[in-house]
Amino acid sequence: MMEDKFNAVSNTAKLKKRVFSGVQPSGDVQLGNYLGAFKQWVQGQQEKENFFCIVDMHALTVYQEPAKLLEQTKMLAALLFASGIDPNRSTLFVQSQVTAHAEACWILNCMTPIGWLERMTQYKDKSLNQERVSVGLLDYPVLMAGDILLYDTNEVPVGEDQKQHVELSRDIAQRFNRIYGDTFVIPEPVIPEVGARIMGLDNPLIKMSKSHAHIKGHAIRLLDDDKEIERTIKRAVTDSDNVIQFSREPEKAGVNNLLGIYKVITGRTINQVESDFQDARGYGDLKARVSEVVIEELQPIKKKYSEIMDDSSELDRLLIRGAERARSYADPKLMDIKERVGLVLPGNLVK
Ligand code: ATP
Ligand code: LTN
Repeated sequence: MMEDKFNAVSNTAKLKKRVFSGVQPSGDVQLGNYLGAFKQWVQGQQEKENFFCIVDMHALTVYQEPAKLLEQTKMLAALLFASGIDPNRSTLFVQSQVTAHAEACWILNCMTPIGWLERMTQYKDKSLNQERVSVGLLDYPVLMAGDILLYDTNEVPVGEDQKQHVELSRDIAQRFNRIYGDTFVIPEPVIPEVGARIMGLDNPLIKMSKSHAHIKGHAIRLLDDDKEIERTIKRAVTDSDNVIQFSREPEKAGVNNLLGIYKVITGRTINQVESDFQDARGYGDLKARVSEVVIEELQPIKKKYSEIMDDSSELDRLLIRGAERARSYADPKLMDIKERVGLVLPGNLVK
């Protein structure tokens, strides 16, 4: 049985469940990111041990303008803190600052069948109609598995679209454990009951997404001003039958989405939400009330965000500290992985 001598930090008295999740600095943060991911992360902070990662290397899987990528990375960090990530309770860091992630990815690549990656629906969607598809886009879930497995993660809180990737991380971990002995904790995806899939306001049949957030009418961006939020919701696609009820019917997807947004923000039950709108006069009223709760929810975040950006040196300090903390977990774990597969470690070569 191999000693877990490198893993002293990550395995000491792990009393709290460990949480890991990530977000790409790939565009303007949109309401779906906040309701499907950030809000959950913030709520779980007290009782869990948390790692939140700005996955800039994942963002590189599709072309990003260099100066913009850097700017978006800092803006995203500020937005996460502004949304309530507490640097004293959670470790927030930038993926490329912890080189163990790239190294773990390589080792895991070597035991992941290509067929597992070709089956991923996000890969199929993102590579569709592309003239050239990078190896990175296909390999994206293996880098994600490395992110998760380096921290002995128990829970991965993500929106519905990432469930398949977390399941793949489990498969990779199980395969590694079978070949090299018990190394990885098998992570569980944690998907919120509501808010897991906020749909585009311009097309409620596709998911709201950061990389489409620049398209007029598609998304509420977290930093949109109040008027813009109101305008976007006013233009949201609905239907013509004027019935304000939750429904799975595709033609009711627009109304369902607006009610879903209202429900996650207010924390009310399905029945309560429907009764809130009993006296509504049509979709105009529905949209006005949804705008109201969205604006109210985002106002304090925008205020905090601009305070943070006023003194961005503090933000830099927090990111440096986050990366140091992350390394103190990831580096020993990587040593363990390397030893198990037979790579040379510093102690193997005698001077
Ligand atoms: P991109 O368009 O670049 O793929 P994205 O908006 O899909 O970006 P990610 O950075 O991939 O966002 O995801 C960050 C987190 O937000 C993930 O947990 C993801 O599941 C969640 N998320 C993204 N979009 C939505 C959505 N529309 N509804 C709920 N959760 C979402
Ligand atoms: N692929 C994810 C981002 C991501 C992630 C992770 C999420 C990268 N590494 C580890 C959870 C755990 C996405 O696009 N949302």
